Amino acid sequence: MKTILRSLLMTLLLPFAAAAEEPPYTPAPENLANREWFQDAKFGLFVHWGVYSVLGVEEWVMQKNEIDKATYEKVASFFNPVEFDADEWVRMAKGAGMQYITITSKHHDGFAMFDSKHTDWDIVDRTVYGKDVLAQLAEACRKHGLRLFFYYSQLDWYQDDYYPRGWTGQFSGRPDQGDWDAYIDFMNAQLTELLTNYGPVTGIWFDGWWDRKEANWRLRETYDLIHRLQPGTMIGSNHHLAPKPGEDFQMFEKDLPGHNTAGFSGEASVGQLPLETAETMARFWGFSLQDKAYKPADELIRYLVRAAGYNSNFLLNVGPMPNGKIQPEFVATLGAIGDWTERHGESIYGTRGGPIPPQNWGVTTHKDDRVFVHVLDWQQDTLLIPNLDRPIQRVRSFPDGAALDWEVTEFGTLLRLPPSSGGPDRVIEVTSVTER
Ligand code: FHN
Repeated sequence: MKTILRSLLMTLLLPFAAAAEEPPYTPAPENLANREWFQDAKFGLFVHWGVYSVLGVEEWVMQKNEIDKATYEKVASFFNPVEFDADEWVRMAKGAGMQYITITSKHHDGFAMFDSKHTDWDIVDRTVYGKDVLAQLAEACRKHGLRLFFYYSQLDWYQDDYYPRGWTGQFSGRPDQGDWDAYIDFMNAQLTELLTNYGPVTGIWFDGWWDRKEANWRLRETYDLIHRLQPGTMIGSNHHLAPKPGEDFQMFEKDLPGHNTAGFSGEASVGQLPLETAETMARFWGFSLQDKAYKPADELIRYLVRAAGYNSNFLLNVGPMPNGKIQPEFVATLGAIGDWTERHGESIYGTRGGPIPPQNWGVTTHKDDRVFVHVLDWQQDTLLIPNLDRPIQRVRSFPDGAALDWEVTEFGTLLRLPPSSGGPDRVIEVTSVTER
């Protein structure tokens, strides 16, 4: 009887004891520096690429089409991206005004897009192509000065040791047994490869924790491992909750921070960490042949600007085709966004959201002694904004520099707006008297 009571108490109290003992996480100086860089960078390319692209449905095809593991393995033998050109991807991203690339090193189907020594379910061992695409992308990023992040799925529909299973992966045909801790060890081993073999990795973008919310993921062990290997690496996890100890940035899926129109952010209170909003250019993340829900460039530019107004980055996704090319619709849209960032980028890069919180007419961003008023949804030729906390020296339309009238009243500051050019964002630059 005593032993039953003791073991019951242990199982009940253990999680609390473990949590209670966790030492506080103190980010290293290089991590804090990367957080500043990240918030200045504002705009990144998300890449969902894997063997699922061969089927041209979406990245969840193994689950949605209930494809068992043995059958799905054949798909890898069809994956041969001979037209993949990492340099071309990086130049496309840079041309759009993006400062970093976050690519899926492993998605839920467990397939490693890199040369992993811990499984043969990877691009080197299982495809005709046989080359490590992450290595090529890392080199191209270094060459063109873009930073690299790796998306890594904690959820895995392939590994037998991902057991007990979660609410997905039930069609994979794996044996009804496995060793969960061995799976965590496997993950840590692969993360060690990613943080050892590809040079500086600015961030890890975890996803899939939500498949087994009650499981002991040994998160802190994994986070500490990453920070030991590269202290500057920023960890973020798309668990749709408030940040956990050891994390360095917080992402929101298909929503601005604090919003929940897409249904992923119900429990996600906005924390104090750098923020990022991830969005698709059409409907799906992975390549989808029939997916024509293309978002216009202007809509995506306004999303980028709104995110900056919410003090958040914007991570815009492409799902490359199985031949390694980015589909022309996405290339064209990224080109159009690049035309805007080329001329207006100054009003978002290096800024922080505010000082005026997001409004129905738009948002503001600021840096040094300048506030950028981004008029996104307002057709009038004047706009009343709350008074700023420093005297205004000059108001101009940005980037053409045409001087604009303004009047400070007790109700707010009335700005004379330039005529709308029909563009996605009328940017007003308000320069305050520099405090000496
Ligand atoms: O299931 C994934 C999905 O495939 C995709 O990776 C997105 C990206 O944010 N995250 C998950 C859905 O929440």
